[in-house]
Amino acid sequence: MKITEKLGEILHEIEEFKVETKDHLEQFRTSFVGRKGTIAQLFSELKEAAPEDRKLLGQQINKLKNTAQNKFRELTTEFEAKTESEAATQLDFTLPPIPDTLGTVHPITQVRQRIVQIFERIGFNVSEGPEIEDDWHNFSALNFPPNHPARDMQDTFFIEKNPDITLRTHTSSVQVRVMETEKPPIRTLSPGRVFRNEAISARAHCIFHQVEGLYVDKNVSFKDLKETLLYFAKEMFGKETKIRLRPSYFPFTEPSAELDIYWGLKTEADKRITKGTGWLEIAGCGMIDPNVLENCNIDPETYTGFAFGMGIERIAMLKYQITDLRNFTENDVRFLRQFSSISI
Ligand code: 2U9
Repeated sequence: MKITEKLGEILHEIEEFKVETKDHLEQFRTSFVGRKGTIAQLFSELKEAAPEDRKLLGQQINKLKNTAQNKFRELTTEFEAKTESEAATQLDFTLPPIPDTLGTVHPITQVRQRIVQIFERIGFNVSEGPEIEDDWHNFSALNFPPNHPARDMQDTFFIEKNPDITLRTHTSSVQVRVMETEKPPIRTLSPGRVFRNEAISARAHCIFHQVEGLYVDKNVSFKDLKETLLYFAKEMFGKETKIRLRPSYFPFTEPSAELDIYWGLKTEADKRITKGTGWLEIAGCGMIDPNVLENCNIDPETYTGFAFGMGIERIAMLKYQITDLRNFTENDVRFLRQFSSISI
């Protein structure tokens, strides 16, 4: 067959070609546009034509090639639009929604947020500070004697070769920094991670979270401390909550006390967790020792203050009856999911 006849035939085929599926489109591409297609074949046959015809034939084949490429482009666009609209009409709007895969706020964060919210309502602000501390802010300013057991490597993580640098054992260190830089009245809360050299078990961990609070002003009394803690306990554990304060000792407060809430003795579990007393310890507290105020450049003759501290894990465990502290750090989603819709 002469090359000109072939040209006519191929043009006809191109014009008549119908594309209904993706395979048809691919067939069109390989037959006419691809490097092994009929048009590419024509180009290779061109050298066999008479030299005087070659130029004209070359132009005709080129024209045919452009026609094929244009049709391929049009068909591709048409086909894509068609499949998109088909996919849209195939959507089944009656299907149930895909389950929510959003994460949840960690229970420790939820409890921390709640504690902060309770104290913010009575004028406390939040202060933050470094987790790596020096001896002054973690111990000395807080009136820890040089031979206090907390200063021992058994209890505290020190940076090797520099006993002046520790991982803070409480967030009281943040409050020392606040008192050093701000003038009373000070009402501040410092939530954060703390570190102690303890073996991990159901009841202890080497990393846990605390909230420590501090109020310094003229005429702050033990009565203010007690009222503040009663308000907190009622907000956190319910309006009927009863509290008691038991004498205690901390180097940084004098007098010092432990804060208990009345939990009750209705069930066997109540008896177990309250050791048969009905009372549960939730925080430590006291009047800031005058030495501590002085260490932070606050005149103890003019100002007094109260302070308190609590473990966030402990509050969360009591509130949700969690018996193993390790749940908080293992990140088992079956545990975490239970806190997805809590508003405390
Ligand atoms: C300054 C002065 C005094 C904060 C206080 C406690 C008592 C306390 C513990 C509770 C359980 C920590 O998480 S826990 O182990 N805390 O008992 N904390 S008074 O006293 C301060 C803080 C800052 C400058």
